[in-house]
Parts: sequence; C-alpha cells; structure tokens
Amino acid sequence: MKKQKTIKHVYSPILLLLLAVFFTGCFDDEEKTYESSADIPVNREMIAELTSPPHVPTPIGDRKAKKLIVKMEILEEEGEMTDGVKYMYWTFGGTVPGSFIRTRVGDEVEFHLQNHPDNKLPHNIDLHAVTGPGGGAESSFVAPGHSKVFSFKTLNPGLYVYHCATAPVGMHIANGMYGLILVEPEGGLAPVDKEYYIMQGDFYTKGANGERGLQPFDMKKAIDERADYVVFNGKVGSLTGDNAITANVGETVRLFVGNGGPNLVSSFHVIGEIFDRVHVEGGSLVNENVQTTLIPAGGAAIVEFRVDVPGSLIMVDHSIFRAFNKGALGMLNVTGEENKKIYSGEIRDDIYLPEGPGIQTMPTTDEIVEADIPAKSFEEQMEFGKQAYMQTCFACHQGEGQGVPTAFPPLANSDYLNADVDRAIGAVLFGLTGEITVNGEVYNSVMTRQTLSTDEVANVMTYVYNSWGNSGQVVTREMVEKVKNKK
Ligand code: HEC
Ligand SMILES: [Cu+2]
Repeated sequence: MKKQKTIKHVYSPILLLLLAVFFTGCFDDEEKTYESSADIPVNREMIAELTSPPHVPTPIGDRKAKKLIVKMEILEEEGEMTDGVKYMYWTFGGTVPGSFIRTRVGDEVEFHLQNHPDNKLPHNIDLHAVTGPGGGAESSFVAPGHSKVFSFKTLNPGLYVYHCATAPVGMHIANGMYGLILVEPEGGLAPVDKEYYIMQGDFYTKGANGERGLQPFDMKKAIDERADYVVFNGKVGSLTGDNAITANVGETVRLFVGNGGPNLVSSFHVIGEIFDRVHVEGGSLVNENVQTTLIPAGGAAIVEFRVDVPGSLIMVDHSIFRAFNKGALGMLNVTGEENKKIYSGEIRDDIYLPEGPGIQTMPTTDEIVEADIPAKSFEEQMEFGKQAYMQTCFACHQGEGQGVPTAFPPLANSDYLNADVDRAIGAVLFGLTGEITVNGEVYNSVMTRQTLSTDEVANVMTYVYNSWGNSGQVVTREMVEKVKNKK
C-alpha cells in the first residue's frame, strides 16, 4: 500500500481500499498520487531495448523510472511489398512499422535520431507520447549523416504513434515512417502470455495493385486516398504463412495495434475471436467484449483476449476489400486441445426447405440437387463452366485465376492443379484444408466444399483446365462421379 502515502487528498480508508482494488491492472489513477508525472524521480540510466515487428520489448514490470536512452536509426531501403513488387521504404530502424519503444510513466527519454549517411533526405520524428512542440519534430530534424539528440519525460500512460513529420509529411508517412511507443503505467500492464506488435498502413504506387517491378510512390493517388495496398507491418503477407503469430489454447494475448495511415482508418477485427478488453484508442479507457475496434490514422489500441480453441484466427481491417484484395490480413495460429463445448465444428449439414415438409438430413455430401442439363459440347462446357466460375470460384481465386498472394492460391498455371486431376476435382467436391504448395508458394488455409452439381463441377474444372495456361484437360461427369464414389 505504498501508494496511499503519496495521495494528497483525504479519502476514507475504505474508499482507498476500494480504489486500490478497482484500479489494479489497468492504466490507473496511481499517477495522480504525484502532483504531476513530471515529479516522478528518475534514478540511473539504461539503453532502451528496441524490437522490430511483430515483437515487443520486455515488459517494464515494477522497474523504477529511469533515464532511458533510445538510439533510432533512419534507413531508406528497398523492400518487397508483395511478390514481385518492390518499394522504396523509408524506415525508423529498418522496418515498417519502426522499432517498438517501451517506456514507463516518468521515464526521461534521451532520444538519439540518427540519419544514415547513405540516405537521401532529411527526416525528423514526432512522438505522440511527447508533451512539447511538434512532439519532438522541431528538435529532431536531421540531415543524412547526422544525429540529433533531444529528451522528454513521459507524462501520460498509453500506446502512442510516432512518425516522421518532414515535409511533405504525407509522403514520409506513406513511405513507412511510423511506429509505436508504449508508456506503461507505474507497476506495468497486467502480465499476459503473448504480446505482439501490429501496425496498419496504406500505400500508393504508380502501378496498380500487383503490378510488378519497383513501384514509385504516387502522390496523386495518396491525395485522392486511393490506396493500392493496405497492409499490416509494411507488406502483404507480413503476418501470414510462416510469418503468422502464434499462441496456445488457454493463453492470454495482447496486441499492440497501431495505424500509421497516412489516410485510412482501420476497423480492426479478429475473425473468430472477441476482444475481452480493449484500451480504447490506446488510452486508459477499457472497453470489454468488443468485436471490432476502430483505430484512427495516427492512433492505436491495445487489444486483449484469451484464446480458447485451436485454429487460425484471421486478423483483418473489416473494411473487407482491404483485407482480401489489398493485403490487410494477418494470422494468429492457435494450437492446442479442441473444446467442443466452446466450438463444435460442423455437426451436420441439413437441407433446408422452407416450404417443404420439414428438414431432411443429408446423409452424404453428394446429394446436391442434380437439376442441370448436361453440356452437349466442349464449347458448352466452357460456357457453363465460366458462368459457374464467375459465380463461385471468382471471389477467392480471382477473375484471371491469379489468386490472392498468401491467401488464395492461383489456378492460373497451377502446378498443383495440373499434376493431379482427381485431387483437383476432390478439392471442389469435398473442400481442401492444410498445407499445400502451389507454384513454389505455401498456402495453409481453408477452401470450403463447393455446392455444385456433378455437371457443374465437370464444367467448371474443364473451364479452369482450359484457361490461363493450364493443361487443357477435359473433365467429364463420369470423372467427377468416380472421385465422388471413391470417397
Ligand atoms: C472461399 C474461397 C474459395 C472459393 C470460393 C474457392 N476456393 Fe479453391 N481454394 C481456396 C483456398 C483457400 C485454397 C487452398 C486450400 C489450402 O490451403 O489447403 C484453394 C485451393 C484450390 C485448389 C488447389 C490449389 C490450386 O491452386 O491449384 C483448386 C484446384 C481450387 N481451389 C479450385 C477451386 C474452384 C474450381 C472453385 C470454384 C468452384 C474454388 N476453388 C472456389 C479458396 C477458395
Ligand atoms: Cu521522413
């Protein structure tokens, strides 16, 4: 009960006890115990641990306020936005978002901003955690081959964005110059099992989404807010496949989520999970039981939840075309024991006939309405197949069968498709899950069973095999029957 001593006002001991109970674990009112956080004394000096996303430095726990030395190096370097698409990123610490800085209230941060001599431009830094002109921007403006030092005291606990504020500001941010700085309250945030760092950003390239080569920044599109890429952690696929973040069933997870913008607001959502607690806008207000949290450009949120069942949790900006078409999609892979009480998986697939005699159960997967007139020729197969493709497969595999990097494999020129017809027919009939490799890229996702009739499957597969450089295989209804009966 150390903190009671410093409370300046007179409270009844009972009220004090209640306050202590209610406020432990969150950003609490403790700091009000000092006349101001500015009065928190610092003892000794330490070099700040900086981490690149999705990692965060060690929690502050109960360490005392210190003089914290942060050495941040600005690097302008080429990177990959997505397969075959290069981009010239401007970074704090060599990554987008920049290195994560973890402090506590009362720390005196001595900030060294170093502009690498190979860089072409001057930069600076505006930290939203700073109380002072420009958030440090004015004191930190630094030319290539120079280093600037300024210092500030962290007064307010919370999760804050930092970014470059050199003109044209929008361009510096659009090129990746942003990151997060956490100011923990006295005593630290409540411990959790896993912590990760995720930051959304929108990118504007001369070429359209997916256009290959080194893509320069497009000022016009940026002003019009027409993003070609909206991504987590600087590139498409930074948090999918091998880069997915992980947790075990039963663990508590804390995500430090920021939004660098420059333009778009994020509707951050994790498919199949409810946020137990959200530090709204990264501040002290805690909301509970939240489905989607809004993260403004230049803002952040701390999201906490316990993972109860195994599976792949998909993190998205729920402005959903950004997730499935522009890159704002990440994965949290949860491993461990199933819990059928919380989630059963599919129990049964019933045919639902509103005007019929009731609900009929469907014994196997193949009782799909077979009302189609079979195609009479290859041309008809192609025509019907294309229709079916545009109605069912298009949403995921895309118009030209090109797929979506890291999420949906290509059907165009697909070695997986061309290697084994029965297997491909099976994918459509029964669905497909687990790790597969298509044209050298690993996918580990879920394709649900497609509810198509035997003829429709034959037609759509014939269409796929006779488009976009595939083998030219013709798929007959007999071949589809054969695969069905094998199962
Ligand atoms: C809801 C999204 C979705 C739809 C709709 C969908 N697929 Fe898929 N498909 C996937 C995913 C995801 C995979 C990879 C599954 C994995 O990782 O195991 C896949 C894999 C495949 C594969 C094997 C991999 C490859 O690239 O060759 C084939 C063939 C395929 N799909 C065909 C189709 C056809 C034909 C249709 C339409 C009748 C269709 N899919 C509809 C998502 C979808
Ligand atoms: Cu800059």
